[in-house]
Amino acid sequence: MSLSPSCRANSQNVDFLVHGGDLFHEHKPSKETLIRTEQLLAQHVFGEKTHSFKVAAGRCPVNIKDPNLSIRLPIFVIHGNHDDPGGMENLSNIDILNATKLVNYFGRSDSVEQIEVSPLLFQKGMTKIALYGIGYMKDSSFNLAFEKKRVKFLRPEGSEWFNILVLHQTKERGGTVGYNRRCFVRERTLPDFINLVLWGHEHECIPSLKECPETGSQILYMGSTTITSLIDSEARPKHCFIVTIEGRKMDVLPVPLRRARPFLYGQIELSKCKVPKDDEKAIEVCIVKRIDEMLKTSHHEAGQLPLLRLKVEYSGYQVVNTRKMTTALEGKIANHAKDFIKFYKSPFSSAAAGNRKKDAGKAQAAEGWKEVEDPDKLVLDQLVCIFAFQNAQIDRTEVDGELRGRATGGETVHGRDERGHERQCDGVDQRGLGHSLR
Ligand SMILES: [Mn+2]
Repeated sequence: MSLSPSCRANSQNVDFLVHGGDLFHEHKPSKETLIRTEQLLAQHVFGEKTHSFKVAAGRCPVNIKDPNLSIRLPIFVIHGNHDDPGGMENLSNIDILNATKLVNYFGRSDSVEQIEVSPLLFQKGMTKIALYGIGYMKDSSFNLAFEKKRVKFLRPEGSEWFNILVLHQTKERGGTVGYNRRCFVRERTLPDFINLVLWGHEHECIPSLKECPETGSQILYMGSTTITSLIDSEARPKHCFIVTIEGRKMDVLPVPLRRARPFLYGQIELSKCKVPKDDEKAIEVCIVKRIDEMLKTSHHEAGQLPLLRLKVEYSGYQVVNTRKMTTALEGKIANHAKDFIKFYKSPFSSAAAGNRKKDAGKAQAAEGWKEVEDPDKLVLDQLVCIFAFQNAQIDRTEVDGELRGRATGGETVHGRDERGHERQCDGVDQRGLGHSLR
């Protein structure tokens, strides 16, 4: 995890910090990671400060209201898919930080059948903010809950509130043919009374607001603060954001994170490198040359090695032995020398295009293959088919339930529906600022 945003938050004297989930990358972080996290948070969270805003959070404990503590930087955090609650007790790693008053954990729902989203209410002078949080759930469950109108947003009285929603879901990407439409969340799914959406989970940082044309909400894709996947979108500059709200007016300032480790990402297509297909030595020279070029572009500080990933499109070629390159890169890059290179075959490469044309005719003739009209239907039918194998007496309701449980991995589905939780925020009295919720 990176705590540079908390450092920046204090230096900019912000009122509070909002984290969009995945504070931890591992469901079971080591003791050392937990202790270091607590030590780092404690440096920034505790300290003398007179806050000039009021907060109402119902029965949810908020560290800033604890009379025994002096909180300089209140942090409000939802869980992501890497630190969501699970296990017999349905607890998250963030619960540990919440119990030690280092953060304020919110946005947890104990049921995906009926989700009640209760806001934290902030007031400073005439400015009033309602902060809603929805911690990560399977994208299919999220969509289903909205489709079936099982999500209820409790809203404070009055139209003067500036409404912010922080969530942690997969955003819709254009051209995802073959995916079930429930495997990502469309911006227009979210309610239109939300003024600002802080969208977690997406790795790419987009340092400007995006307006959803259907709802009119402004959306901020903050991106990850550290590189956790060696993918293209992680190579772009990392930022945290200072959001200033005055009445209904909002200003968003992207702040570059200078301490983020540099990440060098590159691609080559062997068929375009003009090297003979059977000359392994020439292929290796071509790859090494590209890696050297990438390393030359790195402007990292002394002692901070860059991460490096080169994707090699090798349609029509053999995978070359990378042992020598691995040895040569030791001490030059931060990631494990084994994962610096990734060989892949693109269906759109020039070499693959010829083969595809040839194979398509053969396959269609042999299989009586037809074009898929509706990819959604294909995925669902395939899943129904698999489950039907497991249980001959299956009906649609059970399939939906299974889909919700199995959509995207993780160890998160254990009993969240059945078990209540001590700190549940459902149905709490939110009238701390003199406003009742409707
Ligand atoms: Mn995530």
